[in-house]
Amino acid sequence: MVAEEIGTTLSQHIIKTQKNFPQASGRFTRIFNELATCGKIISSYVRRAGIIDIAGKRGTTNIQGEEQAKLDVIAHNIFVNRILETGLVAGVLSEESDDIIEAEEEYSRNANYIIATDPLDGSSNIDVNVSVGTVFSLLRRKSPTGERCSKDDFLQPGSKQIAAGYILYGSSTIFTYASGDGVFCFTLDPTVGEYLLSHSKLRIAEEGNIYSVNEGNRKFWDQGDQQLLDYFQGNHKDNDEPYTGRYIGSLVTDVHRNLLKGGIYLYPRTTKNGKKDHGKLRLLYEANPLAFIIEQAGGVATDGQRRILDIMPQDIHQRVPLYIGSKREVDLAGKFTKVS
Ligand code: P6P
Repeated sequence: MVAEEIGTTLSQHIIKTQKNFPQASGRFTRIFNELATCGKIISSYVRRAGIIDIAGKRGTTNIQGEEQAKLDVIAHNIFVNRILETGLVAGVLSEESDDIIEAEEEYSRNANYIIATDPLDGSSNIDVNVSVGTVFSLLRRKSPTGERCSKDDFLQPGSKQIAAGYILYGSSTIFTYASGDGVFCFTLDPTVGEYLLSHSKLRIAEEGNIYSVNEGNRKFWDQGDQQLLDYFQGNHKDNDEPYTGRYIGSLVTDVHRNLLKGGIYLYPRTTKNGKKDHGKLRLLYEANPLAFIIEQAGGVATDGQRRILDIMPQDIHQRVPLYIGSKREVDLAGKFTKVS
């Protein structure tokens, strides 16, 4: 990072970046400022989860059939309400909601953006004080501005994203985003309430030495994935040098660490009771935004065979297998899974 960038706030950076796009109308800047505010509010809740009664499960399940943590719904409500009230976003797709949530008529007249989000990924980790994250994907709507938006607006390949990012609530709160000109990270300084630039045009190592996967699922994987794990563990004819295994069970945290240190995160498909699934992670609000960021950092993201950003979604909550990180390791995953 060059000297003059030190101390740059997220708002200053977005405004400076916007100057590079003469046609920019300031809408993008206003949306990003609201995303940043959502991150600050959610961060304040996450850091008090053990003190105020917002930890633990709320006794409901989401469309995914997953038990909802109280903070899942709090983060969902904060994100959806504040983003839609900007009047610039016509609809939000959230992991926590079956259908898309449209902006009120009064807000949607000039809204030509849509956002897909996982408001709080990895929330089951909150009760044990492990990092969690918000993931967001910004696209232009397909339908004409002023009309109601629909699920079909969201069925776009990830390559159409205008921007994508995540907010990691870890030892510090980090706002990471890409909008086509590289990856930027901003660390929240709670003493001043501002996000300050900490990484500029971040690049992921071409070759990594870390693999992140839930090895407990091994017996349910395809043969190729099992052989890939053998390779990473140094138990393969082509490799006897073990990689380092690091798995936090919080997607944003695992991907962020690999972005900084190099490596691969993988969540292969499984076959249970003779039924092959499509993986666990969701395409539109987990795989796509993270793939956009990783590619902007020089990395690769696939479903084993296809570039994540090329996949044409068929359903707004579609799941995909995910292999994401350093080019060498993800390319290797493609070779091993090809045989499956
Ligand atoms: P497992 C959290 O539920 C999540 O979506 C990701 O954050 C995480 O990487 C993955 O699932 C963990 O899944 O099956 O290993 O517990």
